Amino acid sequence: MQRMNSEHLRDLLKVYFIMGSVNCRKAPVKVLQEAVAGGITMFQFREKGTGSLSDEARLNLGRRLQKICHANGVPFIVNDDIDLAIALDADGIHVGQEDTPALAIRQLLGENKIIGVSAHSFAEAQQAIADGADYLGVGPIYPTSSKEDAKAVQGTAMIEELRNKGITIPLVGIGGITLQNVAPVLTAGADGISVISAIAGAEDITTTARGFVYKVSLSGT
Ligand code: TZP
Ligand code: MG
Repeated sequence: MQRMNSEHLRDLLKVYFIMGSVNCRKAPVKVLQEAVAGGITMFQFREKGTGSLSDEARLNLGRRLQKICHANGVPFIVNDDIDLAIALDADGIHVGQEDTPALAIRQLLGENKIIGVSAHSFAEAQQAIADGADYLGVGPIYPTSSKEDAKAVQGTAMIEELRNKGITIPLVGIGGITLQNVAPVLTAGADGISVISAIAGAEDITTTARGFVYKVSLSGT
């Protein structure tokens, strides 16, 4: 099997919704169904933080969310946990700098899985690419309360720096992104945006997700 084509991946990354049970104000299955109805283009199961599910409960929720993704042609990505990604045969995995390097993951999962890596500097981006990452997550762009150990807020400067220094692989901005502040992230050079709370915590999830789809379409990427 082959690595996913970068241009296809750029499209899939446009509205990349991330969540786990702790991010949801109602049943996660319902939250994901409503987000999918609004047109999210990719989903990451990030079951993490105080009060998150473990073991069988984690696996079972993952299975249910994956089913919704597959029924709607939305790629299902697992955060950090390689064992869970393998158990579910997820479409890919997203890892941070403290997790297993992309090189080792690629060897374990094979060529056809999507591997995303969080990068906070040019050096980290270069290393991730050398290790075989398919896309980069860059942030936090704005202040966020969804990540307990979030690094310093960088605005859109790091995205601009990476693009100016010749990083061309698919890239998403993450951290504190809302319908009101999404445009500069795209102007800076991101192919799409990753969002937890603006969608998971929205009063009207479907309309909010649809709003992101519309805003990203305006950027013409
Ligand atoms: N990585 C950097 S910021 C962040 C992650 C996982 C949290 C993003 O959540 P929100 O609610 O969209 O700010
Ligand atoms: Mg991690």
